Amino acid sequence: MSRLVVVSNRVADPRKTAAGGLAVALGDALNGAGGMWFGWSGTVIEGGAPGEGELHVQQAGNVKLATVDLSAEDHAGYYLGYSNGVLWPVFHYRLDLARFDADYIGAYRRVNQLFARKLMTQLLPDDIIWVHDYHLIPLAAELRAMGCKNRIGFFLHIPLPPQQVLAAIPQHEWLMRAMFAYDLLGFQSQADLQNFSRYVQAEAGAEELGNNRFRAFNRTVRAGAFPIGIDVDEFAALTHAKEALDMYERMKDEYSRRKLLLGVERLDYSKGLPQRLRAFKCLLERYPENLRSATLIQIASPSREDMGTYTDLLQELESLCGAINGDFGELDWMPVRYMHRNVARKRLPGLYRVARVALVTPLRDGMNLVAKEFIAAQNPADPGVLVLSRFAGAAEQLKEALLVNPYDTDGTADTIQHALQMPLQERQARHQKLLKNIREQDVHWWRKTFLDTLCDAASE
Ligand code: GDG
Repeated sequence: MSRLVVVSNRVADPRKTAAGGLAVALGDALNGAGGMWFGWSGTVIEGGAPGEGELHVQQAGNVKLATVDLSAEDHAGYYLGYSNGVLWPVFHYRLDLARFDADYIGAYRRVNQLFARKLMTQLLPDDIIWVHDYHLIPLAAELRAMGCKNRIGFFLHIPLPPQQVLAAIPQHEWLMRAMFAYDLLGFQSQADLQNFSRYVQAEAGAEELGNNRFRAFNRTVRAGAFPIGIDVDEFAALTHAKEALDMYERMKDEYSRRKLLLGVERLDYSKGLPQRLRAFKCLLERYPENLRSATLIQIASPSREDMGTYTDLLQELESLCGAINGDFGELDWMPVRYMHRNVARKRLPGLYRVARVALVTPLRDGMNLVAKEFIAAQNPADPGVLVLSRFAGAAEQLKEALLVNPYDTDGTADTIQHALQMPLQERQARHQKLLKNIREQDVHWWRKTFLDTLCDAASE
């Protein structure tokens, strides 16, 4: 049987509990059959030579971890610069936040070449290579240039924007040409797939060969939508384990007289946090019965603290929370409980389960796994309600959530009120359908469907 080689910017020991999201999904994919996980070691070498980095190889159970150090110059240009200063904002439709610094692209290319060089020394002829996310778009092109003939698939965890937005990136043609070095391109949603299809036909004169296969630059690539899921059973088990139960009981006692609303995410401008707080304020103004009652717990776990845009967001959030609590709070009730800290993964399900309403309202999101985790953690007999942004990839699947436009403050406030008032029977019916959906398309389904399609695509 072929070995699976996963390549992603960050690598985590699959034997340890990961913080969530990508790390959990990939750890799970590898833990089953074994394989190799390749990426950045997380170490930055001050004064290190650009384009160079030591390779470290260690065995973690049945998974080989191969990681490369980065020089400070490469880290600044590849990770902070091109990946998170250009690709992240543009792919989330935020041209206003992109910093098109001409120096970044050199570092981005250099690190992809460095990874390709180091990875080549570790590959076996029959390995299946699965590359993840925007940091590594040109990796397959670099590998192919070094003679790699393996099957290579790519999965984009974040959205792919429409043609006109993508075309604002000065190197957009180069990036898209690089995508054709893969055998399979996986996107989160049909909307992303359509954006890809329109872009390559309009900008690269690609021919659509049917069955989502595209021909351009003398290569054929297959594309598809593979919405990422969670491990529902693992999450349900976490929900019934001690840490989550303790959390649930404690919060239930403390908030027995209150209606609890919950938001959990990394502090990121894609997540729509200021808009959510404004909608919550609007809820208190428009529906005063929520005063002294509705409490929003907002967890914003620290993320990319070394980037300026994130500092601005932090300040905006702190000021909004302070203003809402100052204007509406009472001695015995504060409307917003805001935490700029990480909550342990084992405790999260208890928090999800105690919430009457989850607010998952990103301005744009590849998928959003918090929405799925919230559903998995509910008590089916008395489930909470999911308020979900129509701009999250998850909205294509989770149709029984209450969908909102996060830019519409009044509309979002009205929908939150609807969620708070929803009768038990309707909550149960919606939850049942949502749970069925996340079970059918869980993380195992995602991995298997992607890898089966990759093997098909490569043999075509
Ligand atoms: C990218 C795409 C796509 C959050 N706060 C805490 C915490 N989390 C965990 C959640 C969840 C994960 O982080 C977040 O996953 P998301 O999917 O919501 O978002 P991104 O991190 O932006 O991930 C996204 C994803 O890739 C997968 O393809 O869905 O669209 O942007 O698991 O639970 N975990 C802990 N403490 C926290 O405070 N332990």
